[in-house]
Amino acid sequence: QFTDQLWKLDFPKLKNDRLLRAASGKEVDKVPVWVMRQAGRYLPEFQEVRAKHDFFTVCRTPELACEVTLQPLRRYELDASIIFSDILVIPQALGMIVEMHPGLGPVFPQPLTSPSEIDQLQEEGAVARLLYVGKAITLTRHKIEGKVPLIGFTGAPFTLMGYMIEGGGSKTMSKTKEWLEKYPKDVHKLLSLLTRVIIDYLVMQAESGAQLLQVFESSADHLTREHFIEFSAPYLKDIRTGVQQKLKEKNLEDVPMTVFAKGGGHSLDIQAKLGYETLGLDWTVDPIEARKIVGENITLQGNLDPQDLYKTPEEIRKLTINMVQKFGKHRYIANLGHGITPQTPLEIHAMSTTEESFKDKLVNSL
Ligand code: 1CP
Repeated sequence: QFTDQLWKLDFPKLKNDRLLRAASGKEVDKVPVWVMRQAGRYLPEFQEVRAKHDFFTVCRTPELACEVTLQPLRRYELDASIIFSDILVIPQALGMIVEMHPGLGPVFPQPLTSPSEIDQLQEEGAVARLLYVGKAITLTRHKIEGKVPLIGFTGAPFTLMGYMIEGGGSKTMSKTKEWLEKYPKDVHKLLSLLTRVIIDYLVMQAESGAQLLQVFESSADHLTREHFIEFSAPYLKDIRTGVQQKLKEKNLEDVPMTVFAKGGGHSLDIQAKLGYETLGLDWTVDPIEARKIVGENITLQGNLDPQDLYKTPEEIRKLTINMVQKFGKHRYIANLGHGITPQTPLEIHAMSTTEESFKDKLVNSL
């Protein structure tokens, strides 16, 4: 039933298109709000699911991924949902083993140790092995009943390569940086391979019902501007144009896309020219400065420091109002500057998203 074309086409009508309007530069009644990592560890109902199921089992089981995607929407009046998955499902689909260790994060028992291992990656059939993500997206588009749009996502090539070489998260990314110095040709070969898979993966997500696609370049903070220009930007651009072209070839409508390069404040001018409708900003970037650099024809998303959610409600209100005033109502999506952290108090999150008076205050203060 999942793969049935009709099942994919006959989605409930979208009732709240605020976020999609903002992404395409249309006027909005209120500033749209969503939160990076909104489906996840700070929610007790997510922890309950995780107590029973392994992380990647949740990703691979459409009913579970759908349930976890819908959880934050039951608590908070967010303007979007993001499909529950992880960026590391791509290295898995290429044949690498990835384990999720509670408290530690992702672990690759056998990371790439030499460029010769690039040829062992199984590019063929990779997207077919990721069809479970498409199935989760299709199911969620039905279950969400058009309440808000559903965002699909991927990791960007450089960020994925970093995990594949480091074998997990890394504070220094020293091995990856060594590869950039020693084996630039092989690095470009691997980044190109990842780019091809990512394009087809995102097209599959759009075909399955994703209404916006976000590309996470979460490790851009490790790149200098020069390295960003060489190892990230060209691939991000190919991904945007590749998705657009392939959707056109399939007679499908283009889907708006967001690029979020964490720590990418060094190259906002370059990011603004990659063809994405929306640019995500982390909290180190000043909204007014960012707008000056990127111009008027792109939507900005961000950028409250997730740590600010540990402050008092009064302080958070002040910081949020200040942020929204700086960004303005046009071409803006309110969000954090990175993922919400696991210990964030639930009621703080509720305040910023469900309290109508707070939202109205935001709008009135513009
Ligand atoms: O056991 C658990 O439940 C693990 C916690 C967890 C969760 C809830 C991980 C491990 N991944 C996720 C889900 C996830 N990951 C989502 C869907 C949830 C949502 O956004 O609502 C998304 C979009 C991601 C994307 C992701 N995974 C990124 C890019 C975004 C970012 O935060 O920069 C990255 C870098 C990852 C890798 C990853 N997966 C998990 C962890 C703890 C990490 C980061 C590890 C590190 O610090 O290097």
